[in-house]
Amino acid sequence: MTVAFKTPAAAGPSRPLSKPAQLKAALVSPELSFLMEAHNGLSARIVEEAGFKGIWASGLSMSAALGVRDNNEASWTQVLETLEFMSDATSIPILVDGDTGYGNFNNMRRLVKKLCQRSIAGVCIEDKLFPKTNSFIGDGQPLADIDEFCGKIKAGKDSQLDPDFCVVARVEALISGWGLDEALRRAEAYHRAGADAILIHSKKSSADEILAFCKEWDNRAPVVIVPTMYYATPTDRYRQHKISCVIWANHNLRAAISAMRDVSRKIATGETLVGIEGTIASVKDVFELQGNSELVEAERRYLPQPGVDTQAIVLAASRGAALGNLTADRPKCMIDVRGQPLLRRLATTLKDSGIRKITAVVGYAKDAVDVASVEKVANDAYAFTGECASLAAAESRLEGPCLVTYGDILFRRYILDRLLENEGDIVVVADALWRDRRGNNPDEVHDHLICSRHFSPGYLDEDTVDLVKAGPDLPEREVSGEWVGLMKLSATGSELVRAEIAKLRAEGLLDRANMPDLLNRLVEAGHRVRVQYITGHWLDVDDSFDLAKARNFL
Ligand code: SPV
Ligand code: MG
Repeated sequence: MTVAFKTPAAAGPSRPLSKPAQLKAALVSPELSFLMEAHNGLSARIVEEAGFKGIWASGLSMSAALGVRDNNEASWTQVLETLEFMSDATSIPILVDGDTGYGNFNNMRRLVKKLCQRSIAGVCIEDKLFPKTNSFIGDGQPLADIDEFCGKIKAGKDSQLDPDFCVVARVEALISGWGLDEALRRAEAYHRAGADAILIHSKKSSADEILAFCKEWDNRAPVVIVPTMYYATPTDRYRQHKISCVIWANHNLRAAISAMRDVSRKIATGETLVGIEGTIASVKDVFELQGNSELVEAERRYLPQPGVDTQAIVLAASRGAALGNLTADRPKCMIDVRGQPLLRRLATTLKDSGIRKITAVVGYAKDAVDVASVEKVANDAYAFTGECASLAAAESRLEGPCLVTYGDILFRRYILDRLLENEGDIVVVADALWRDRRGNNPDEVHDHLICSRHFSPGYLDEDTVDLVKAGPDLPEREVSGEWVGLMKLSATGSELVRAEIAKLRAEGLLDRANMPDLLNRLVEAGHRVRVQYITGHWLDVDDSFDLAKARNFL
């Protein structure tokens, strides 16, 4: 349809026309416009995508798509439901094939109201009797009484909730063999009753009787045609006869039937999809038509995703020798915990909090590390170096907001979400119940923390606590917690850590430094390292006892 989508500049700030106003503008425009058939939300969207400016919601096609006949076998509310999907899926006007209005004037009134509520632009009703039959079936179908049909048109116009909603009156006199005079008489009556346009229908293979009607009618009201049977007529002839609108009435339905038959038969006989893929729309195409990208956008806007801009570096280079044979061919981040490698479980928690980019620093048995969507960088000197050298291997990724985590830990997601929401530049998570963790292995090394304040009965999550010192051998009465192995860095924090790594390297200390050394240097350099207390709900996996606990943790 050739329609103006904006109000003229002189009329003030431009606003898009409503769907009914777009249809009305197309009908009254001297230019020829086109409506393309659709029968559900998907086909309606395809019509819009093809560039059409309006949709014909065909009764034949909607009923066929529902697997029933074009004889009002689908109830009007079932049709209404289909129309609602079509209207929601598109931004262009829909002219509905309303058959005979599903009853008398009263049914028509309710139909028009319900269509307006769904932003349908107009309805076309035909002067036949309920229940109707498709115009191309049989001969001489009985026509409605002219006065009764005029009353139905008036009732429709009086009920419309939108001033631009269009009622198109469809004249079936030519279809039923009553001739041109009866067609003109009816068109005139319907026009006087308030119809916005006349649809003149024919089942002949030539357009002669349609063009003869147009000549006599002389454009007293916009004319709409459906050239399904006289399809060979050049479109320019309709322009010459000042026809307002052409409806391509059922061609998406018929195209879909051919395509679906073809692919069904091929798959049924071939018992394979070989040779099929590539001849049909891709799954990605389907997602695009469904508008999935909008949902991804909306999820970003509405779902809590504290880590969406944050990337993660997972330190996973060590073997975990205490796990014996379990780590003979893989590092401990890949040992199985209830059917999934530890690293995969960790990555899932990170992703659930919105962290999309995850890099694991690997070393021991690095080829055995294979977790979907976790990138790898290697610290090949893992056997002779400490954690800082591993972090330095991922230095180029220490940029912007960043989470640094050990690769052998599991924790509840709320811990991560709270950490990501913490506004500090460098924040570490400390377990205040550190004493409970001294278990079966006296050799196990714990990264203890001395903090500016102990976790106490009066402690609130909002309270700020700073790190004073980190390390494995701190005086017990001064220890406030155990570092879990989780550190959050803001963009500034990442910069500070990069600078500290550079200093360690310059001083020749990088290879031997562990994460507590790095934390201590940051504190000594005057940077604030914040502490976020937790009370349990995490574990690390160093030996078989830990592994057993990890299984129970899930
Ligand atoms: C429809 O598309 O349902 C129509 C047009 O009413 S026709 O099938 O030609 O009658
Ligand atoms: Mg129809």
